[in-house]
Amino acid sequence: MWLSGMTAAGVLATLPEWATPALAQGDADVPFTDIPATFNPTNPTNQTRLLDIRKIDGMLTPKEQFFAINHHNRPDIDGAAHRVKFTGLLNKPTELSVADLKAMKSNDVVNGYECSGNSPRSMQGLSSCGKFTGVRLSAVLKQLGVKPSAREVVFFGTDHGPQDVVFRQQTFKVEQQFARSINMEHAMKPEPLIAWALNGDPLTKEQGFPVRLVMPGWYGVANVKWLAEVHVQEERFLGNYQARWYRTMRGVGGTGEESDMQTQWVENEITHLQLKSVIARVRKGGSAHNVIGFVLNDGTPIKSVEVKVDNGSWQPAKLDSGNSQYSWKLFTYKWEGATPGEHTLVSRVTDASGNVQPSADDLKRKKTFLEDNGQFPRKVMIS
Ligand SMILES: Nc1nc2c(c(=O)[nH]1)N[C@H]1C(S)=C(S)[C@@H](COP(=O)(O)O)O[C@H]1N2
Ligand SMILES: [Mo]
Repeated sequence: MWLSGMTAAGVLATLPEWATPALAQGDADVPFTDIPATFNPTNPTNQTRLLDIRKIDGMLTPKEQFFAINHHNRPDIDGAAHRVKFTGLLNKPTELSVADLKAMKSNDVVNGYECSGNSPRSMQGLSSCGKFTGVRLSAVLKQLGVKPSAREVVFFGTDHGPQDVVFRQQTFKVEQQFARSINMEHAMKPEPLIAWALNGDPLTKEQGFPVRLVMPGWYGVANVKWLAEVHVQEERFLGNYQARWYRTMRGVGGTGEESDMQTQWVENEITHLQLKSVIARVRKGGSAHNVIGFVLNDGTPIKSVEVKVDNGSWQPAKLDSGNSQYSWKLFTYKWEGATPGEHTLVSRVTDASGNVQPSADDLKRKKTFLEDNGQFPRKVMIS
């Protein structure tokens, strides 16, 4: 029990956000020496906002720090006038206001996720964890009646812009809304929410006000913001952000040489989060140092997180008791006997299905830059 969560009377006033005492008062951050001089998370653009992971101090990322990515404009929407259209293969196509959605049974999910482009280049700052409140997508679809031929659910944002179309020898641009799809099987699971709140407050404009899709355990791109229309159809949806911009190509089998016919070049859509751990902070506390980080994954239980110092062996880190299935999973490793000078720290996560976070070397046969879940060695200076 973290005592500062108790009142003088000994009654638990608020649940501590971070159950382990890793961020005790009086501890000091140890500086990282691997952060590029050009890295400036306090200077966000109107398309990207990075989280400075050195500032993580609990489970929920404050809304004004929450990472944000948008490909087009950030639309200004009148929340009271907004309607989400439900169209296509439904018995009762309709339009619902935010008030209509809020009148249905609401659910919370603590969802930790990242942009599939998150990587060491952005110091892993395209990631956050928030508590989202919304109505189950499946409940809305069931209420409207899904026709038997329906296979795919497409989500359109209010934002739009010129999108690339590459067709054989031609490349051209068409003005389109941001859109993504999921299949009916995923849509009918209990997890996806049409959400209107982040950490108990209305969504901010950056995070998709007034309503967005939340897909727990999926990469950021699936979480369509500024939701304008949910369209149910039979055919696969092949829009720009589904079929072209968000995919990964990996070499499987053979030698991996590009000319080797035994190697198969497999292309996949960006869907569930790949297993990743990241060291975010190192804090000096007494004679030891606390190495603090987070895991992102698809919701599979975590078997272990380990930390390696310089050329030492992998040592077990402790997972925080406040973690939940779709949250990011905070961990702490107590580093004893750190000597003055520069050290390299790296973490590695293993899930209950036996997946192990790959090293950067293991990912060499991934040709495209998305889904970089490689181990992330950090350099710190101990004084
Ligand atoms: N409507 C809309 N939704 C969107 C996007 C967008 O450009 N437009 N960007 C996607 C991408 S690429 C990511 S990584 C996440 C980021 O979610 P966040 O802003 O809540 O962090 O939003 C997704 N949802
Ligand atoms: Mo993204």
